[in-house]
Amino acid sequence: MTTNQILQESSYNFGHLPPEHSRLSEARVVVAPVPYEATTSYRTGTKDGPAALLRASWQVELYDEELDSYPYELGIATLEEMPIERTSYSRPIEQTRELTATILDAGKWPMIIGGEHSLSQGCFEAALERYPNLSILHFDAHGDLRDTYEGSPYSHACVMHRAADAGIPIVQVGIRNISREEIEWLRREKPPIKIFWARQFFSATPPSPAEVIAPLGNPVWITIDLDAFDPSEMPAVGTPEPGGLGWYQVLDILREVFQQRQVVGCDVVELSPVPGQNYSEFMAARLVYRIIGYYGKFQKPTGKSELKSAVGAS
Ligand SMILES: [Mn+2]
Repeated sequence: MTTNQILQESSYNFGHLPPEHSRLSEARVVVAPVPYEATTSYRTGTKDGPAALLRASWQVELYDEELDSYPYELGIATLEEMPIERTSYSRPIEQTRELTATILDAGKWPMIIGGEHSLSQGCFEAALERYPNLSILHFDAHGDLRDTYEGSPYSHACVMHRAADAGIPIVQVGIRNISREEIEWLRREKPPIKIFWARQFFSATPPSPAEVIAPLGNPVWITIDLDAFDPSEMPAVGTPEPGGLGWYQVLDILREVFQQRQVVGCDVVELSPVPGQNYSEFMAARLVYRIIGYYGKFQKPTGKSELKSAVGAS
């Protein structure tokens, strides 16, 4: 696909923003919905996550009370849903790599919304090609460190193993359910992965945000599986796990990484809407908007401004 085919603006944009704040040619942030679902192993529905999140974003107030700012003034463009090509398990990951690469090369900041976690591999690959010193900050209830799952190396349960294979240092936050295979692999191979277990944050001496960020190199990609949050706050995920992190605990870590590192992009995955219960998608939309706010407040623009010629005025 060409750049112009990939960068198709959606009229149904994040935040219900007027054209002057959502036009691709001027926006610093690009929200890219990837409704991919193939290997989800428990409750299905992540393919409906991006549309639900975008719908909920229309209810989000555009003033950010924590940052005392108006993050939408950065310009937030929203793309059409990525058309998933189901020719193989690896093809949608390749498509997501192409999508993320195109956004990065246009000088924009990618916010990829899923969809199941396996798509994040495409994000990591695109970022790593451009930033060889990339680290990953990974929020999740699960390690996602299996080598293969149900016969596939491209499963959501393997996505962080693939990142480790690529030599990317990883900090995992909120983990509380992990397999014997993963633990034995960690002990045997000693990959550059630092785990902050969910229960540590509820101990007498919880890790500080600075301690969580410390093992990360620079720059950083952030991947957020929404099941890192406690299911009492975020029930609409495919595999809910007890004992998760709270809203403010996650925000404290996110704020710290945006203050201490260059963050080159983010994906938010595994929203699996529950009909009649719209709280989760609203929280996911608030999270996305807060992250965009942190980006705007704490990060410098990439400096690339050839985007108008790259993507065409619209
Ligand atoms: Mn998970």
